[in-house]
Amino acid sequence: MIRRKFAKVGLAAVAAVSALTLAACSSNGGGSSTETTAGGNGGDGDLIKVGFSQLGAESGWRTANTESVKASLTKENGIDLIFVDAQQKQENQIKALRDFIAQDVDIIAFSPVIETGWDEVLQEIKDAEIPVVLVDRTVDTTVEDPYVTWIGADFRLEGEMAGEWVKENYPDAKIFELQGTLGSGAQVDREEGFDAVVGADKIIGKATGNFTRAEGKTAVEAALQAYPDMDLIFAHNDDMGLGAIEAIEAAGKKPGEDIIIVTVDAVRDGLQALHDGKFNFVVECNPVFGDQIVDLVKKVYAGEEVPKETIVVDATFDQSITQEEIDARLY
Ligand code: GZL
Repeated sequence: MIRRKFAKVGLAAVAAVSALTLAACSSNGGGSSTETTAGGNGGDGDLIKVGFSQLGAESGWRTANTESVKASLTKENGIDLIFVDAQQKQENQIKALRDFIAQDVDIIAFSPVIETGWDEVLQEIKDAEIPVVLVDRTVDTTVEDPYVTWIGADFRLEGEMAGEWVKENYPDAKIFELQGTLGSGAQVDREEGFDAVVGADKIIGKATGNFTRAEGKTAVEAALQAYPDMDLIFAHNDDMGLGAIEAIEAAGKKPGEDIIIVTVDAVRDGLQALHDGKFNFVVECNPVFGDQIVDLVKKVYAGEEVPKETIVVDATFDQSITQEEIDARLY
């Protein structure tokens, strides 16, 4: 079983997310939708044909990541992009990956919704000799050397940074952990990092909100009943934290005061909640790295050396953040 290990290659991921022009958009019965760059997926002979399977549109982070990918993987940048949104369903991603093989793309890029269940299709891609650029999420697979390069965040470190702040500021908190999609690399590693720092004994309950605002709200509504003395929530992303705010306020409590909220992502809505005093600490997970994906794709296509892993550097934010700083951010 191959488990992705980190190679600390810090890269500042800052890129303008510009307006986007797309020529074609279609959706198939499987609930996924396919878009191609201007000129359709026939493209010009000299473009690099890239099949990109995005896992869904579940959060503000994913939306910003998709915008960055589409703004960077353009014909102008030498890419003929076939972009498929899987609506957070692994079966849709596997179908998209097989379609990319059938379309004989030059490179496959994808962000796996969960870590496991990819062995068969990754072997088919390997047999088709199509290089894989893994984006964002990680895989656990028995396939030898399943991808050429991976770019994403250090999820375990994000969990550790959140844990260090909690340990320092609320050492006796009774913590409810609001987890992302179970079995996803982001959920597994953030949980590992956070729990290792705060201590499992401080965590009185866990439930998944599947990285969405609605499911985060539902999970916290139940948690407020089950754990009336909880006084801190660690949410694996801002969207679930925003759902938690709704649940906490509906229960007549003050988020950020009666119940401390710590989250990951640092999308604009999350930082606004931080500024408004409803979140208390936010760990960034930068989604804007489409330009780095293009760079990796071009090097892989040219057969050039690329790092096995590229870590997108993150920051942290507390309630001292200003409205000007929030307004100036890219996402
Ligand atoms: C992290 C990414 C996670 C975000 C969530 O890189 O995979 O998935 O933290 C998103 O907002 O749903």
